Amino acid sequence: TIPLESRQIWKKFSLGEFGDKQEFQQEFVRHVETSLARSLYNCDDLAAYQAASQAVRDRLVVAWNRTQQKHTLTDTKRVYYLSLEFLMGRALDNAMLNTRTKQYAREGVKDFGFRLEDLIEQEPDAALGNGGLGRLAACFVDSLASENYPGWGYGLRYEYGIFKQKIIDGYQVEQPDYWLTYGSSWEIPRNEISVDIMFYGYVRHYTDDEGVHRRCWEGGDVVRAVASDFPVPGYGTANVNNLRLWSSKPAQEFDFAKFNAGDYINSVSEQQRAETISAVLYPNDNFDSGKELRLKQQYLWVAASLNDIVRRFKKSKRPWREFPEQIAIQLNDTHPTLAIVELQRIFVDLEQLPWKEAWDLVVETFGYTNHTVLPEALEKWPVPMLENLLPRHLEIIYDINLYFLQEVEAKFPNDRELLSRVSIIEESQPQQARMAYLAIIGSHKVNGVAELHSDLIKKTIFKDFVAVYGGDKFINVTNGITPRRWLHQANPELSDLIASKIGSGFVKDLSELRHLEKFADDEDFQRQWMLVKHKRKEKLAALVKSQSGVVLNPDHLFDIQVKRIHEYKRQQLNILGVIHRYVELKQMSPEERRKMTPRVSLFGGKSAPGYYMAKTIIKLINDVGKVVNNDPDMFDSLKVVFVEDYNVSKAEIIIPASDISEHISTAGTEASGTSNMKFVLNGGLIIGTVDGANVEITREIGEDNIYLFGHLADEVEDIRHKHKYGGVQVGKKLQQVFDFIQSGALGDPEIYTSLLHSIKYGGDYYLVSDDFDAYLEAQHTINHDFKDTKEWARKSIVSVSRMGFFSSDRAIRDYAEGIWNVEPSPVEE
Ligand code: GPU
Repeated sequence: TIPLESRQIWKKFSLGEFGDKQEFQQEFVRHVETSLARSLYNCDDLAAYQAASQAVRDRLVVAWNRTQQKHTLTDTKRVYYLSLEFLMGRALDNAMLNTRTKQYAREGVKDFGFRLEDLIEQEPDAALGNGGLGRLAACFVDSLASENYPGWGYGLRYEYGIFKQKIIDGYQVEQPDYWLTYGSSWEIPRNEISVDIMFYGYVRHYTDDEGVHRRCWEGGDVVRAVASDFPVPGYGTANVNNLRLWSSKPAQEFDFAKFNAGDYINSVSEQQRAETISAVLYPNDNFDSGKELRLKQQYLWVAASLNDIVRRFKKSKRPWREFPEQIAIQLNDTHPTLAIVELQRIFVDLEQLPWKEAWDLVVETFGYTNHTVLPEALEKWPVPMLENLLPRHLEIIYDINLYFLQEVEAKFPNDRELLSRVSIIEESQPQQARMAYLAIIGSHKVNGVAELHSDLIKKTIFKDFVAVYGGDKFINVTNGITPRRWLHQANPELSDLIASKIGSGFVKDLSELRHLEKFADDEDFQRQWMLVKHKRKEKLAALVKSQSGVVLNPDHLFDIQVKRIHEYKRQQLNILGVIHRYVELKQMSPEERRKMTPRVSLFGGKSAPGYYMAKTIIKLINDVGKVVNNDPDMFDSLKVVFVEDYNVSKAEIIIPASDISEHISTAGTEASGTSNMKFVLNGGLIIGTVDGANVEITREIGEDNIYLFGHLADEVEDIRHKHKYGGVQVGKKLQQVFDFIQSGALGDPEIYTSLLHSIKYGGDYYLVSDDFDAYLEAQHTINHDFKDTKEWARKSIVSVSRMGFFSSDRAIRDYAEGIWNVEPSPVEE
C-alpha cells in the first residue's frame, strides 16, 4: 500500500468521472495514440470505437475497484449468481448510459468527424448465451449493480458464443461466432487469479491422526481455470459489480516426461486440449445433451468459482458457521448443481468439518431457480460418466442421497415407490443422477420464474418434494427485465417522450410509469406516441431492407415473433396462420383485399443445430416469404420476413417496432418468457396463450389490453390423451393450409411432411390443431382493432404505464429478501 503521506498525490491523479467533453476527448486521443498505436491519419470507426470504449472502461475500472474495496472493508454479505450463460450483448452504449457520460462522448467524437451511433455498431455482441435464461442473467447483473447489492456473476469465458445464423436457400446454416477477434475492451485479464482443477483420478481412503476414517480425491488430470473480469456498472450509482468468467488453460507448459522422451509436438498439443473445455457454448435451449465435455465445463466453472468464494471467505477469518451469513449462491437452473457437491467436498474432505455441520451450511448457502418443466430439458448425468470424471463427487452424491432417503423413510415409512421416485439416482440403464433433485435437496429455497410456472412445478415435476419438505421451500420469483437496456437504451425516442411527461425517474424505478396513465386519453400525446412507434418501424424496415431487400411499409401492422425456434413456442402455429391468411387473401377481389388490415409477419430466432423439426419450421417460414413477397397481389397486403441471426443487438431494433408480438407457447410449457415484457414495455400489444408471465402481464395491464386465446394448462394433459387414443381432429381451416402446402405451391412438399405429420398423425403434442381456430379468431380481432388508431394508442399507453412490476430490479429485490437475505450496500459517489 501507498504510504499515508503520499496518498494526497495519488488522489490528485486518480481518475474521476468525465466532467465534460474535453476530458473525454483527452482520453480518447490518448487511447488512439498509445493503447492502439494509431494516429489521426488512420483512426477508423473500429479504432474510434475501441478508444471510446477504453476511455469509458478506465472509469469503470476505478469505480469497480472502489466498490470491491468497500465491500471487503465492510465485510458485507455477497451474492454469487452462477450461470453458464450471460447473454450480455454490447457494452459501450450501456456503460455510457449507466455512467451518464453518453452526451460527452457523442459531442466528443463528433468533433473528430465520427457519429457515436456508428462506433457503437462496431462492437460485436458478447453472445455467451442461448436465449431467455442467459439474457435473464444479464438483466440480473445489471439490476444487482443498480440496486447496490454486492453481487457477482460467475460464468465461463467461451471463445465462441452462440453461432451466427445464415439463411441459405431458406435453410439455417451455422457459422462460428469468434467474438474476440479484436480482443474485448471490457475485459480485465486476471492471469494472476487461477485455480487448478482436477478431473478423473481416484479416491484414497486413509485414517487421520485422530483415528478418523477419511477420503480424498487424488491423481487426476489437472487443468487450470484463469479469471477474466468484466465490470458491471449500475445505473445512477457509483457501484460497479463484477462478472468473473473463467477460461481453461493448460496447467503447465509442457509434459516434461514426454518432452524429454522426444515427443515434443504431442506434449504441446495434448496440453492444448485443456483449452477446448471453455472454447464453445453449447447451442441448446431447453434441452439436455448429456455430453462429457459439457460436464467438464460445468465442473471447471463451478470448482473455480467455489475456490474463489471460499478463498475470499477465509480472508475474513470468520468461523465456518458464519459462511451462510456472508455468502449466498444462486444456481441458475441445474447447470451449476455440482457446486453443492463441491462445497460439501471442500468442507468435509479439505476442511474436515463433520458431515452434518457441513451439510447444514451448504443448504443454507444455496438457492435453486428452475426454468422449465420440459422433460427433455431436465439434466441427468449417467452415473458411469460421473464415476469416471468425478469419482469423489459421485460418492458424496450417494451419501447425500442416502441421508435424504432416510429422512423420507422416517416421514413416510414403507413407501418404496416414493423412495424410488425421489431418489437422486434413477434406476435406469445406465443409472442417471437427476440434477434437479440434487439441487432441491441441497438448497434452502427453490423458485420458479412466473406464478403459473411456480405453481405447476409444485403440482407436477416436484410434487413429491413438496410432500417431503412442505410448501414453504418452493416459492415464486417472477422474472423481470432491465428498463435500462430494454427501454432507455433500445428506445431512446420512447424513453424521452415518457420523460417529457413524468420525468426520467422510471429508468431507475419503473413503477413510476404509473403516472403516465393519466395521459392515455390525451389525443396529442397519443399522436406523439404513435409517431415514435412509426419511427421505430421505419428503423426496422431499414434493417430488413438492407439485409434481405424486402421493402416493408411502416403503416402496416407489424406482427413479430422473435425467440428461439422450438416446437413448444409454436412458430409453426404462427406460420400456418400466415399461410391461411395468404390463401384467404388470394381468394378475394382486389377491392375486398384492400379492406383488409395490411400486415407484416416478421420472424427471427435460432434453432439448435441438431433440432430437425425446428429447422424445418425455419425453412417453411422462408419458403412462405419467398412466395408471398413475390406475389404482386400481396404487395399492399402481406409481407413475410425471416430476420437472419436474431441476437441482443437486433432485438434492440426489432422490439420497439412491434404493433403485435406473439407469445403463443402451448399452455404450461413456457416457464415465463421475458420478451413478452420487453415488447409491452415498448408499447406493443401482444397475442398470447395463458402461459408463463403472460398471466401476470394480463393481471397488471388488464385483459382488454391483451389478445389471449387457446386451451389452458390444466386441459393439456386430457387433450394429449384424447389425441393418443382418439386421433387428432384437423379442422377445416387447418386442413386447407395443409392442402395448400401439399399442392406444392411453396416448393417440394416432401420437405414439410414430417412437420405436418407430427400434427395430424403424430399426436400433435403441442396442440396446434386444437388452438388453430382460436388463434385465427384472435388475429381477426387484432385486424379489426388496429384500424382504430386512437383506441390502439390508448391501449398501448395504458399497458406501458402498468408495466412497473416487470423490472428486474423488483425481481432482484424479491430474491434478496426471499432467498438471499442480503441488503444493499451503496458506495459513496
Ligand atoms: N429457458 Br431450461 C431458456 O432460455 N433456456 C433453457 O435452457 C431453459 C429455460 C428460459 C425459459 O424457457 C423461459 O420461459 C424463461 O423466461 C427464461 O428461461 C428465463 O427464466
